[in-house]
Amino acid sequence: MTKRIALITGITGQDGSYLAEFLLEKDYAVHGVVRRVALEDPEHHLWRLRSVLQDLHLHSASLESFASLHRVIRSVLPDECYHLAAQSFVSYSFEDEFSTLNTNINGTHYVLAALHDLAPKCRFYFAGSSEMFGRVEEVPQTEKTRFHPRSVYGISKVAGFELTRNYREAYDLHASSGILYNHESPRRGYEFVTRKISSHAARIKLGLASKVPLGNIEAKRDWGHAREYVKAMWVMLQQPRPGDYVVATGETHSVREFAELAFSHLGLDYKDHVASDPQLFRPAEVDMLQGDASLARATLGWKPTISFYELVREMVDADLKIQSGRSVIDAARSVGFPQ
Ligand code: G4F
Repeated sequence: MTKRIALITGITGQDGSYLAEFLLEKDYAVHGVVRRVALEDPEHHLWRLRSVLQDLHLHSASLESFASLHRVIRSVLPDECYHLAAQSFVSYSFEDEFSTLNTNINGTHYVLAALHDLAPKCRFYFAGSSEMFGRVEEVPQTEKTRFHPRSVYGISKVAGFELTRNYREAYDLHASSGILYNHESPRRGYEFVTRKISSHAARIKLGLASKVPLGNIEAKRDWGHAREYVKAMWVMLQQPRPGDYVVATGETHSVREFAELAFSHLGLDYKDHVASDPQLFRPAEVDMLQGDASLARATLGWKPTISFYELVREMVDADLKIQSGRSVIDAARSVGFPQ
């Protein structure tokens, strides 16, 4: 039997790497879109894919170039396409609104248009986000809750979501959106608050740092584990009909609670180490997110199993291991962690 072909944009990121592993286990031929720089400097850009690199087919293209995405899709002709690539750091979207909109909206539009042209039977997944709910109009949020984004990033995701719906309705593309709430893991980038806390807590425990500067620690998020969330993406594309699904744990916790648990797991008190930095507060904040994934549970049979505490513990343990294994020179070099 011929293998099913999957194409993942954003394969080098946290979700892309877990999804690639999952699809390889399911015996897919897995192709990924990467930036040219990733192929030139694999050690730096492809570390999350290290264990499966030899089984992947990587193609260089840019989300800013329709021609490059069209070329990749023409050569791969995927059965399933997971569009995960984006400028995904909300804070950065306040600093560079224009490039966030260009990359996230045009990138999604280019992929949809190329699939419509070259592979209209391909099933498409769009990585929507709970940031689309922004200043939430109800708690918990469902697929029916109105969007009220609070950042250009959130606005770009609403546009991508609407593009996906429109290609579904106008051209009968099997196009689905996951409205994913925050999902974390030891593969999370250091710029996101969970990884920032887990890595700093580990460094503080080892005497390599003393403080972690944070912004709004009262913000609440519905945090799940990325490894579980990529399975929901796949199940969506196995449905006879496309749709939109909230993917969340249904629990909400503050950044303060995350810090409290992370530090206490190492026998430390977060109050001794968290420093408030006014520059890290956002011009417009999403104060609280809590998702209701009943539809995903009922239709897709998807439900999360990893608890908040298990997630925090796994991240802190992984960072402790990484930081303990560092040479003195590495440790000194990494003093300037991204904030
Ligand atoms: O970890 P964060 O940067 O994630 P955020 O903004 O919620 O976005 C993440 O989840 C979205 C899904 O809801 C994705 F669409 C998006 O791509 C990304 O994956 O910040 C979480 C909270 C915010 O309220 C922020 O203000 O933590 C607060 N925070 C407090 N101090 C901080 C910091 N966030 C960061 N990154 N760094 C801080 O020092």
